[in-house]
Amino acid sequence: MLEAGNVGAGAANTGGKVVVNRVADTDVLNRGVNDTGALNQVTINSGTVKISDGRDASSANNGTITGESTTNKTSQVRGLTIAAGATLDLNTNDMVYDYSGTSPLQTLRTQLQSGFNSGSWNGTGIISTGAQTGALAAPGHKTAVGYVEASAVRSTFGDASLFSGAAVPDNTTILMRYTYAGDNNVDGTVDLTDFTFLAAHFNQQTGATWIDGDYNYDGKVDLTDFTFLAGNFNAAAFGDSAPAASLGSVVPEPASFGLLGLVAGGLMARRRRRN
Ligand SMILES: [Ca+2]
Ligand SMILES: [Ca+2]
Ligand SMILES: [Ca+2]
Repeated sequence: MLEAGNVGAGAANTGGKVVVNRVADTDVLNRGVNDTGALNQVTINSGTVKISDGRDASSANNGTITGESTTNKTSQVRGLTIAAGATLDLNTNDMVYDYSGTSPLQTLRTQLQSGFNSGSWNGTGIISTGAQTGALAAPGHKTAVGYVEASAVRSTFGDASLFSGAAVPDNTTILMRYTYAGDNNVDGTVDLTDFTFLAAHFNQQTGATWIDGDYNYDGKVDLTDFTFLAGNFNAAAFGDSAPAASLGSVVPEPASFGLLGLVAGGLMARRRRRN
């Protein structure tokens, strides 16, 4: 396995093209948040490229959109090609993917579904070794790789031009974040806003993505996904020293299922009225 270290700051790393064919290649991704510009193309033809240096959980403001520590790592790319059988390991890192033309969102979903591998996070495509263990998260909470169109969540950021410390150049950009399963809007926490996204798409059977509430990358939003969200509801943000509030201490679990039932019931009633 190749581990890519921090490229470090500097214009020399801007706008390049990286093709990873074998394990001798190095220093591919993992740009420091103070770097400017993005790699034009990252192509992984075989093997695993792992981004080694994760975010620093002890840093103040870590897990927020703005004001992050410079030790956080957000890769910036304009093209990402992962051949069948090859793997990108985002580990505990984030990525800003500034695409042009057709959105690669569904391609990312299938690469993540393959990497997620029914929860083991050891497949090919896109994986997160951080998510394998729930690294940095409050104990017992499941983490994952969230991926959303910048256009869908930009307005929720304090500073719409920054994501995880890196520039968001335009709306045709995908934001990927190592975060809790259930964090639909990739702001680092799981709360009622996220639940509302899931509720609006509950029982969608095809084409669903992360922001719709599909946290296991199968394109559906169902009880499996709700269970992920419920398990992380109000968990402390990464690096947040405040004690984690479990769903049980905020909303009794049966009540939350009851809430979902109400939402689902309301949707069905609406459907019935339409018929
Ligand atoms: Ca773009
Ligand atoms: Ca959220
Ligand atoms: Ca799902």
